[in-house]
This record gives sequence, structure tokens and C-alpha cells, in this order.
Amino acid sequence: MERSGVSRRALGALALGGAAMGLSGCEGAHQTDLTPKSRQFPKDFVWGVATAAFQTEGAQAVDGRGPSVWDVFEKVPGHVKDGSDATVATDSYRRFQDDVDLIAGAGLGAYRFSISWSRVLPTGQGAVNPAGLDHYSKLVDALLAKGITPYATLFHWDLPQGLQGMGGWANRDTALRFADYARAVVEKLGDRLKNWIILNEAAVHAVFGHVLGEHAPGLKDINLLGKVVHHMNLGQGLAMQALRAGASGLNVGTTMALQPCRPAGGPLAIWNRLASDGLDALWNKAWLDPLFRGTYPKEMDDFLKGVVRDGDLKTVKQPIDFLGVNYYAPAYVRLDLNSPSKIAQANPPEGAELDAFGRHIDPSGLFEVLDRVRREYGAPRMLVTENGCSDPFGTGPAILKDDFRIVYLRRHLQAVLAAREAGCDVRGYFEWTLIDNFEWDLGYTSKFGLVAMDRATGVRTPKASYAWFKALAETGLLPAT
Ligand code: GCO
Repeated sequence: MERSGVSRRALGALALGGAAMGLSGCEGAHQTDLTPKSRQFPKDFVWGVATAAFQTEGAQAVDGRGPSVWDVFEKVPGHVKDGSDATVATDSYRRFQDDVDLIAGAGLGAYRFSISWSRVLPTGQGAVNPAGLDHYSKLVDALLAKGITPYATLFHWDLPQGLQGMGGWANRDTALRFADYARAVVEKLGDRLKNWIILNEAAVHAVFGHVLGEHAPGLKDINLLGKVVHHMNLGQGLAMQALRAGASGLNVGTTMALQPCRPAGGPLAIWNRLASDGLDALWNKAWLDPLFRGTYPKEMDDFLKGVVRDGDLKTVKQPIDFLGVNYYAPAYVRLDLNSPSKIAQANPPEGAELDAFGRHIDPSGLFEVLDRVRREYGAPRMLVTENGCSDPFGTGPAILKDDFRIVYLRRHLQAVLAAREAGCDVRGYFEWTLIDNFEWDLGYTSKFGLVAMDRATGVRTPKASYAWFKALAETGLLPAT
């Protein structure tokens, strides 16, 4: 397998089997002119930052929290590039009020955080841990006290280890346990917490956690893929039902890592196109199709044999109040006859500007995925629930004068404006992320924050991008340069 760049989303090793060689074509025209007519966002546009529990909270053994798959995975030598772990992270379990003050200080109206399942249910099921739930109750209250709207993600990859021991998402029962967890959380918080995101980037968890082994639970078993995909979709549907039964006036959505899949050109272009379609089916359609249409793309058939039961797809196809879209970069794909999947990562076009992961910095991809959802999936309301960029990888201090980040954000927000003008119902944008945090298998070598943190002292220092984002959130006017 050949890999260019260090991308977690490098999909070269994905053993899809011939089954994924679909023929339907990568949708979405390559939009190049992203100059919006107006640079003004509407007054009610939601401005926020996004974080995830495991990447920020630390306090892993505090107040009865049980271990998650990431607690186990991160401790295995070699799994995290800098040998670090998330036992402290940004210390946000203890210092959540500092985080809230930073969010308020940036004039942001919304905060997307995730809830740790194993704080609420230490083994993933059974008796609720009241101290764990209390933490989120306090966080929600602290946000509301500052006029910040909380958006909670129920699953951002940190499955309770207790459930992994029983097969994790490959076990259908996990979908049912997930609904119980949703029920427990909404019962406690549903009076104040109204915006819910069920899953974060299920494709990443399914593929990197179960096929490539680069994320927790660290499995490399292609045979699990269909089960994990379907049980996550099923759990999502069941959790949506549980939330709506548990409280009224909720906005329920889910977040996907949507990527345009672009075949490499050259003499093998037609074959590369097939590989790219295969990836598109797994990465994008295997999540969008069941949710919006109650079907799976045909490329998934072989994986799903014996997995989908009667009535499941009806449960999966729930109405949603918004779709969360995370976007960082497009995927370039080529055929590779030496790989069992025949799919490999291709290089971005010659001369393309690259991010720290070696991915093409391409705001047109954001336009493309938003517009695809509009055209093909009934123009739902959307929120960009993650977008942002990392400093160059390294162990040194963060770059405080992060002009590159400002440029990145401005260009992607231009794409959001252009998408809105094209008819996409995009209602908000959450920058990833508030404070430099634990970037999964990259540990602390990748820094995405608007705010830097000295890991020795915990002191937080806003970067130039923090002030820039604040001015934007306060005026809604995107600077021209
Ligand atoms: C993801 C996750 C985040 C990452 C972020 C930066 O998109 O992978 O939701 O947890 O930290 O994307 O890579």
C-alpha cells in the first residue's frame, strides 16, 4: 500500500473487496468560483466551536467514569505517535468554566461538545452514574448562563470498553444500549439541552477503528465492516426515537464526515473512477442513503448480507432537524490492483496547496458536499459542525500568530456563503476547535485550536484566529481578505 501524507483519512489500505466497485459515479461538479455575491451572514447564523469529550476532558478515572475503547487503545505503545495520552488533555472536565468563558469571550452563540457514554454508564449499560451526568448538567447550565446554546454529540468514538468486550458496534445489542444511553441523558438534560447530534463521523470510527486499526478499538477485520456500519445506523435511529420520546422541542441531527471522492486521472482514469465510486459508497452514501432514503447503496450489499433485519431501515430513516457536515479535505482515489480492495489513495493534483496531513486544502470540496446533500437528499437544513486546520505537526509550541488558519477559515466560509447562495440551507458553522487538544493517534503533535494551551501549567492563550473569529461572529461579515 502506498500512502502519501499522514492523513487519518488516507484510505489506501481499505480492504473493501471487489464488492465496493460501484458504478454510480462520484456526484458533484467541481465548483471553482466560490466568490459569493455577499459576504454578510444572516443575523441568526449560528457561530460556534466544536470539541469532543475524549480529546478534552481528561479526568479519566474521576467521579465513577468507566474506561472507553480509547482509554485502552491509547495506552498501547505505538498507537499514539508522540507516546502521549488523554489523561489530562485540555483538563476540561475540571476547567469547563474556563472553556465557557473563552467561548463567551469570543462572542460565540453555540458550543458543540460530546458526552462521554462511559461517564454516564460506566460499563455502557446498567445503572446510571449520577456524578457523570451531573457534570454535563453543570456544563449545560454554565453555557446557558452565558447565553451560549449547547449542542451535544452523543457518540464521538469513545465507546465504553465494557461494550467493546461484548463485540462493540459489531454486536447488534450495542445499538439498543446506545438508545438506553440516549434515554438516560435526555431524561436528565432534555429540559435545557435542546440541540442533539447523535453520531460524529461514523465512517471514521467504522473504517479507522475496525478495518485499518489506526483508531480505537484498533481492529483490522474487514468482516466487521457491514455489521459496524449497520449497527451504528440502527443505533442512531433508535437514539433519535428515544430522544424525541424523552423531551419536547428538540432539534435532533447527526454529523457526517462528508468527502468528495475524486478519481485520479491519467491512462487509468476510468478504473480510478470505479475505485473512487467504491469509496464514495462506503464513506458517504452508506450513511446518507439509509438516513434520508431508507436504503443502502448496492455496493454495500455483500458486507450487509445477513446483517439488516426486516424493519431496520424504517428505524434508521428518521426525520432529522439538521444534518451536521464535517469537512476538511477531498479524497483522491486510484485503482490499485495490488491492494485487496483495489482502492488506494492518490496524490492531490500537482501544485495543490496541502494541509499538515498532506491533504488538499480545497474549499470547493465543502461547497461540493453541501450542494450534493441539497441536490440528492432533499435539501435538509445543515450545520457545518466541524472545519478547521492544524499547525504543521510537531512537538513545539503552538503558532500564536496563526494567519494560515485565518486564511483557511475565511476561504471555507466563503464556500459556505456560496453554498447558501446556491440554495443550501446552511444555518451555522462550528470551527474545530476551541483549544489545542488530543488529536487521536497524533497525540498533541497536531494543533487545531483557536486557543493554545501550555500543557505543563494549563494556561490558555488565545491565538490571532480567536480574535478574528470573534469579530466575524459578532458582525457576521466575512472579511474580503
Ligand atoms: C474528526 C473529529 C475530530 C478531529 C478533527 C481534526 O473530524 O476527525 O471529529 O475529533 O479532531 O477532525 O482532525
